[in-house]
Amino acid sequence: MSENKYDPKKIEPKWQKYWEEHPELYAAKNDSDKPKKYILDMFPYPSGAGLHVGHLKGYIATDVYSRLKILQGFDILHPMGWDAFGLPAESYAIKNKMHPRIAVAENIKNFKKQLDPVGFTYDWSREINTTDPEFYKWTQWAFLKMFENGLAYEAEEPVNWCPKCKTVLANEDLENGKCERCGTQVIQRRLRQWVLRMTKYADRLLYDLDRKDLNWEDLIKEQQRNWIGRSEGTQFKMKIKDSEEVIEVYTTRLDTVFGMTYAVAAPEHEIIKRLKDSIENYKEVEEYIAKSQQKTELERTELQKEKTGVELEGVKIINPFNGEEIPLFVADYVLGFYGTGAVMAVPAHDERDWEFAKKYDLPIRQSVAPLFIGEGKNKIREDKPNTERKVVDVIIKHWKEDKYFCLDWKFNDWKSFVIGGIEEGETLEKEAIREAEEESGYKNMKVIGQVGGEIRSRFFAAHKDVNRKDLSRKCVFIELTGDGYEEPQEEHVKNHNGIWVEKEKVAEFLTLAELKIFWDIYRNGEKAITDDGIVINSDEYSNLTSEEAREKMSEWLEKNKIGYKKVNYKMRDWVFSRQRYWGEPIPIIHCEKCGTVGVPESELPVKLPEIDSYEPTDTGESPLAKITDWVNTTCPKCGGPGKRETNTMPQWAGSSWYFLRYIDPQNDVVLIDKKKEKKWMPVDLYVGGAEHATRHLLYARFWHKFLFDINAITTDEPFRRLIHVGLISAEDGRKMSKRWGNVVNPEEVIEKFGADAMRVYEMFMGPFSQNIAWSTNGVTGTYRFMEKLWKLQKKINDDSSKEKRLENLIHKTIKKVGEDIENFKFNTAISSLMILANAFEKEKNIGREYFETTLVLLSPFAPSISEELWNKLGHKESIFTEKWPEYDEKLIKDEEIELVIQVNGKVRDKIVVNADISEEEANKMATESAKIKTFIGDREIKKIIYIKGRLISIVI
Ligand code: ANZ
Ligand code: ZN
Repeated sequence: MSENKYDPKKIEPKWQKYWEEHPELYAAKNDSDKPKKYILDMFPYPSGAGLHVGHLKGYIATDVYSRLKILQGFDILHPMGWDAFGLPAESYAIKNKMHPRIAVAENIKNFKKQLDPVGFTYDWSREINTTDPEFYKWTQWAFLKMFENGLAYEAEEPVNWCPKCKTVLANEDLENGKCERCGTQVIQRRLRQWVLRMTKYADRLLYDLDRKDLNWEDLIKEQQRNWIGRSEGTQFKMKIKDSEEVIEVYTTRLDTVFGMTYAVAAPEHEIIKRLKDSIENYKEVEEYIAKSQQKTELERTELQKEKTGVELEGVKIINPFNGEEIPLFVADYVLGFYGTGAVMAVPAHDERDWEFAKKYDLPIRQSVAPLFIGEGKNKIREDKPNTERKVVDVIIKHWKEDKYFCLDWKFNDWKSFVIGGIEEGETLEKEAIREAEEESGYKNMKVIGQVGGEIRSRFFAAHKDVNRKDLSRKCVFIELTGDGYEEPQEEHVKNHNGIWVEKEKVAEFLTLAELKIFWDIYRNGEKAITDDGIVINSDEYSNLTSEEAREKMSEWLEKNKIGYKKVNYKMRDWVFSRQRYWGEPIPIIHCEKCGTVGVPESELPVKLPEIDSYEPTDTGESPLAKITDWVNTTCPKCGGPGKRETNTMPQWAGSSWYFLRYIDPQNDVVLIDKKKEKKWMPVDLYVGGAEHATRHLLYARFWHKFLFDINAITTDEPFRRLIHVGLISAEDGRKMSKRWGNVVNPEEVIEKFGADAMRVYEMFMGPFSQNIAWSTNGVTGTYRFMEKLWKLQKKINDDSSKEKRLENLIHKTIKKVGEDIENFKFNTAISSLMILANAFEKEKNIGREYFETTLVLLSPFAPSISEELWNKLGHKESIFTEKWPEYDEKLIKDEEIELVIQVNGKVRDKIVVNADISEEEANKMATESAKIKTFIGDREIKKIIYIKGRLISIVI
């Protein structure tokens, strides 16, 4: 074999041309009977800035995966296209004074120029572009279907308005209350909007996340769950005193209803206007409402933000459970669009209400006691009698030093304050003093006050040999005013020793959770108790658990027809219109006689008109509104004059279904041929940025489920496996950005090191989903690796029989590379190839067969060098017509090894096991060894320590 220098510039363009001329190697075939894999990237937004190396990471990964699947005999669909409507393209066009259509075309050309030399397997015959009328015809078609099915509706609602971008934004488009594009603080504005009824799909979007065939990272599923925000609660009405009006509230904590000390209506709530005549301070209320309209939702709801509000003077609400009259406030921490827009406020158990009550000096009334249940030795014992008792825990402070009197119990592991039973008829304070004196012996006691509220606990009290069930306990703080002392009586101190503990050590000294909580309140002050527990101070509902009380209370509400159980969602319907030019026109015609009428299907697409000025307006009207000869049309229903809808769709419309169109990109009869859809869907692997976890992925799931419901497709979840790509930051650790001048351009990297070295580097730089900084040194490293492989060709020896000593390593590498690519552990796949290359380097001759296998393993990562060396070995066909090698299970086994088993540090047995035994298996074999069993007997195993390949140490 000839041995020239490794020169990627010579070989890479040659093979890229070859692949282009041989699409049969990778292009999707609709009629093949091979198993399929649909491998998808989140398609790019062709921005003016072009691609940097970070954008390529996900694309390289899916390309590696696709090439593996080709070699494994799959028919793959691996397409690419352009998500090109929306603000960025429009802003770019305005800035550069060109039409967005032309800007997009130029940007796409530039993107392709950047993608081409990387050597991807894209099937360009299926290229799509969301701004192509032949594509957006079907986006409009789906919208029409939603309209026909009552899922698209018009609403005049306060919406997020970005004053800089001059358009409405969906909640999902905000980042901390600011426009995610330009960072401008959004304001609320009332505008007519098109909205998609996505909430109708909330439950399915939520529950289908649990489907077994949905192989998604938990993190992303969790983000979707939080976004959907399902909440189970109760909605009920409260009467307003001396009025016919009622106010309806939504609560998830009906069990706390006896702790309600006021109620709140959101500033948007219509009840305020209706009560105008009874509100004595209406002017103040109005002013408050006007001010709160300027705040964003986040500013209103953030926990840290100071709560504000105004009482509606002259108005009293009646708590239906106890007839109590309470005040009503307007406060903007309650939102107009969640639940009923009004809440029952329970400061004792809700943090926001707590803060508000503290600020406005409103009563705080506990109605749920946190419950502590003993564990371990304190666990309730079925065989012991139950006793009930009220208890006081006493915190006693030293007269001179910063120390606290504590007890160290003899019978069990309790470490506590003084704990004493309360006799019937005694006050808490008196009991606290009596117990404190008896158990400590000290005399000069002064009660400072109660600490916190009531708690409940259930546990086994070993010193009395009884269960303490539902012990109600409170805590009192006492200061000693002097050192007066008398030896306590034996009966009071026989169970424990008294000790003084320094303030800073008390928290770690205490072993009982119920006392830790009191100590925490003593030190840091009281706050709302938000956990479920045992209901107290609540008439006949007292002593029920929170859950039982919620059940019984809602039954009572239902029986009296004043309330019912209700499920709510945080998720809102999707605000689906934008007041900008560069988007899909919404295919609706407004007619004075017929109202809103859908454009007939036969007239789709409704094309964007060519206009000169597409700058946004301040009025909230789309620039399309100015083009009267486009706007004015005839009503498809009555033939009278009609006006076209001038709002356009948001950027997220096309991307909600584009993956379907790749399957059938030219179909002009239907959105997709169902037979083809059935062959290719669902997407087997979807790779993209984590920033799309809620928006794009929720929209696409919703759109897909809708298309399924109208029988346009056969699948109801689009993406089977989802993996998020970690970002590549610049060498300086910052985000790659023109602003920092730290952007790494792939063309330059390829020019210097070649595409193969760049591809291998991007896959080798670290775990795929982790964010990692670029390193030019790293690319130099993978370039050397390519060179090393290149040089190995001179060692190939056709005649040399297989080097037996390499056999084990080759088979291990086959297994590792295949499994690692499957699991997106590209970095470890590449290190195993590096290990193999190093082993080859040490050999004088490499068997041809081994080297060929290695090339196939390498080819998904570095396709050009693999093709070239393959070709030099005399193969006429592409390496991608090969079959992925199989490994022999028997050949990858290392010999058996001996494991030593110790019991409490002494060697008691030895077992011979397979070298790659798992920890679990090894431990199991050790504990089941007959010899070991005799040493363990019926004692409990406390711990097993496993040292791989050597030792199992059992501690009893
Ligand atoms: C009384 C209560 C007592 C509450 C308590 C909580 C704890 P989810 O659905 O889980 O977010 N709430 C209801 N509507 C609201 C609105 N429009 N704006 C702001 N807050 C609202 O929580 C529902 C709880 O959030 C409800 O339960 C209500 O406060 C509050 F110890 O009612 B709760
Ligand atoms: Zn009409």
